[in-house]
Amino acid sequence: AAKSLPIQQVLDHAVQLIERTRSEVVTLLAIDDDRLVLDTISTLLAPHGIEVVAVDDPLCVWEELERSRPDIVMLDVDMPGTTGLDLCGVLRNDHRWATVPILFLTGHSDAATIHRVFAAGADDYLTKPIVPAELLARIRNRLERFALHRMLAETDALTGVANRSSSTQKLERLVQLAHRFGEALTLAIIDLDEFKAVNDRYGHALGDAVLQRMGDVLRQAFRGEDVIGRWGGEEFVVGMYGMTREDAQQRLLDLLAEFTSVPFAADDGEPFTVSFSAGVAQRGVDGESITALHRAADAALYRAKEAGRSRVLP
Ligand code: GH3
Ligand code: MG
Ligand code: MG
Ligand code: MG
Repeated sequence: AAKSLPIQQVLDHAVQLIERTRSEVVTLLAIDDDRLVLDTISTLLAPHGIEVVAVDDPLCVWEELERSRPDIVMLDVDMPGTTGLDLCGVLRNDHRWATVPILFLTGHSDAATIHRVFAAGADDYLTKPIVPAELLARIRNRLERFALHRMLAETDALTGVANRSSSTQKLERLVQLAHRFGEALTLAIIDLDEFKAVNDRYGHALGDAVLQRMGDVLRQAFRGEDVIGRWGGEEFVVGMYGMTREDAQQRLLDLLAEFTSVPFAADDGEPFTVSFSAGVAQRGVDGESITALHRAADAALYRAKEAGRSRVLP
């Protein structure tokens, strides 16, 4: 079968993510000085899995943002003491809220207001009176665009696994979780063997195909709470929740057998295989922080390379 384009894989992920956001409760923070508007929005959106946190005092916005961590924000233009436009500008200048979807709901529909709303950093704009179908469609649209945007920003486009920065963040959360619940956690660094020679011998495009298959195999083998990331050119990292070094070592050896059992085909049809080496480090045994675990796993990887490659060492 033809290999699907990496971008297609990323989009498939995004679709899955969007489907998940559909089934999960979404939090919308609505700021409007008109209680009636807030009640109407709450009533309209509740049956669609959107929980509305209603704020009628703009002074409480920061507190409510911190508390409710909304997926989307809805602002009114005219409010006593401030305007939604000012509020929007301030949110956009705060790195925590710079990308959250912001919709305006306003009684004004003149050109100047529309211009100012978008200039303040709004994503979309709705006029009162509320048309329920339009309200829901615009909220859904923003949530889906945002999920897609975030997915693309967090994913390595070649392999479909998390990129370095997003996998590091996810690993940090995983370490905290393991610490809190006293669970085992093992970090593995996986590096393809003699990969420079693969590129030199078979070309960069085939090298890319090898990396893509590595991404596929990792995504198949690890799921749920595990974290998979691409940290460098041909270096991957996996955080395995609830796994000891020994469990992880066995799992990676199975993966190595699987990865080396299916040959790649060179342009002239010549089959070739690629192996990998890995080092594993367990939280509590080799260190506590991601940095310490990474250092320990890297040292183990170095030993695996020295010992002749195609192996997994603690
Ligand atoms: P070792 O077994 O010691 O790991 O040897 P190696 O050749 O795998 O290691 P080295 O670090 O010398 O080479 C890594 C190579 O990976 C060099 C670089 O050209 C290649 N590489 C890095 N990123 C990519 C990529 O995105 N695509 C392709 N095709 N090659 C890449
Ligand atoms: Mg108002
Ligand atoms: Mg290598
Ligand atoms: Mg390397």
